[in-house]
Amino acid sequence: MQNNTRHFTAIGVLIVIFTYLVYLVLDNVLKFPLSGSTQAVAIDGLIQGHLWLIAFLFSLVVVFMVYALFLFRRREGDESEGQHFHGHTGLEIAWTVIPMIVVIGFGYWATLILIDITAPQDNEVIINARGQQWSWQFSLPNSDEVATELVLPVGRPIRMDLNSTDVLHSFWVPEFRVKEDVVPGRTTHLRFTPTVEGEYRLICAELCGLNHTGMIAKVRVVPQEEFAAFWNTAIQTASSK
Ligand SMILES: [Cu+2]
Repeated sequence: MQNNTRHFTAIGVLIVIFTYLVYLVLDNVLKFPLSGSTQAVAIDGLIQGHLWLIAFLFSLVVVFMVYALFLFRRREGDESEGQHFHGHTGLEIAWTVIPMIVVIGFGYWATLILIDITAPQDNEVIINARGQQWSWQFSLPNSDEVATELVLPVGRPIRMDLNSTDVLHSFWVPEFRVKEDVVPGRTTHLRFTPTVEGEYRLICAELCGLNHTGMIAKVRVVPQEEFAAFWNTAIQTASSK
């Protein structure tokens, strides 16, 4: 028993160290683009949580396996049989219940984030986007002006109203992390609050035909006055309409 405690302590320490190392590798290999919206911060937090869990589970299995392979290998001249085991109820309950709690916990966390990032805001700025094979067009509600680049006011909650004139497309700006299908015959919505001024790319993320990969539009996140000047209008919001 004394010996078992020593083995489990050693394994526990190794798992902690290995978890940290695996996390560092994952975090460096899976480099994300800039986090450019308030939604991106919440989503990245959730992904970091998953990376820690993945690193821990991988370490748990690999450390036990490699430890056993080295320390309990057959020694020269040892012909004895290994110990026989016939199930272990406590262990089986533990490895059923604990993963279930973890899965439910992560599901709950993800649901809270989803509710939060899709919640309507009273002062959101509405912008229409129309997808068609193979380009994007943008306009403001109650305006006939159309733009081929998407200009967004920094720090304001945006609601994109998405339409398609032909087939399925998908609205995706990787730096904002959020994505929504653009469906013919129906208006879909996508909410985000851009936080970092700069240039980004709107990419169609739904295979939509021959030039799908070229269905890209320039996105510019600019100061609020520049947004108003671009559209030659004061900023309209859902509540001011
Ligand atoms: Cu496409």
